[in-house]
Amino acid sequence: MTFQKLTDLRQLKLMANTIRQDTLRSLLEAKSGHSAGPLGLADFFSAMYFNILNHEPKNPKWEFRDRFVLSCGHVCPVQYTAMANAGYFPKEELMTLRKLGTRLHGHPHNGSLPGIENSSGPLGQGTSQAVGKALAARMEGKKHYIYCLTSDGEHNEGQPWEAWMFAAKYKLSNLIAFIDRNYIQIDGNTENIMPLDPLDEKYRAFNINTISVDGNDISAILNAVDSAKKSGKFSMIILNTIPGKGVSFMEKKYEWHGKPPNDAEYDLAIKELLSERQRIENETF
Ligand SMILES: Cc1ncc(C[n+]2csc(CCOP(=O)(O)OP(=O)(O)O)c2C)c(N)n1
Ligand SMILES: [Mg+2]
Repeated sequence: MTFQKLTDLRQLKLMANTIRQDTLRSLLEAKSGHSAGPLGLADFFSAMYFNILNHEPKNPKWEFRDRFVLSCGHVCPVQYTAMANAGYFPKEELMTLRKLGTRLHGHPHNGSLPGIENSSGPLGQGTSQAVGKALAARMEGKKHYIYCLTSDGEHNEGQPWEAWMFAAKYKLSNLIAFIDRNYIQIDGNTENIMPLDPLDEKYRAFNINTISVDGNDISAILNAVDSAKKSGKFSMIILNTIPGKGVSFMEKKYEWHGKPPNDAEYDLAIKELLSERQRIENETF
């Protein structure tokens, strides 16, 4: 069965809303895990798994599939939720997140869950994995794209910078990378811990095609990917996201980096997300 992409913006926005709700449910059930990053990335994951990727969830090893490489492994609850909604595995399995014997580990393991292209958790490493996959695909004459998601906190390490220098030097135009620029990391604001701004200028100085977008705007993300493909260069798309997006008391609060909601917080969050869903349904485009 061929995977049917969503091309309608309202459908993609509704999927992002579903992804937010399902992600919070799995975190509530797990009683541990990360909330802020995943909520901020729900629009990106809706765009990625339901429009951008050429993939076959029922045939996860399909030779011609695009590869999605997650570098900031701790945000995986939102990836699992997008994957379950796309049909990689039954949605009920989301309730096994972080439990003993699960395939949905707290940080992804590519030997456990079909569709997970790389193991991650140690920050930074996915960037080099993506570069390696892109170089290998080019050497083998393959036409698929490699997409990599990295985070701003990962830039405290040298590894992303090394990987992207390499991608620029070898003009890896089959690689499109994204940064979750949400200005938070584990214990504070990125600019207090290790300042990164002006991040876009730094990337341009590396001779990288750099595009900065509102990372919570699905149509902006789709346009950025189109423009990256047309550039014929290795591209970096900076996703300016709001951590905790969609749940007022979680938004822009680094304290929600690695904390799940409790029952009362979950109920409040779902209430807000349901009213946002209503708004999307009534929106005129
Ligand atoms: C090599 C390594 N060092 C430290 C950690 C611990 N750690 C996990 S998440 C995190 C913060 C990363 O920042 P970011 O990805 O921007 O976090 P978010 O935006 O999701 O809050 C840290 C330091 C790790 N996983 N790997
Ligand atoms: Mg961050």
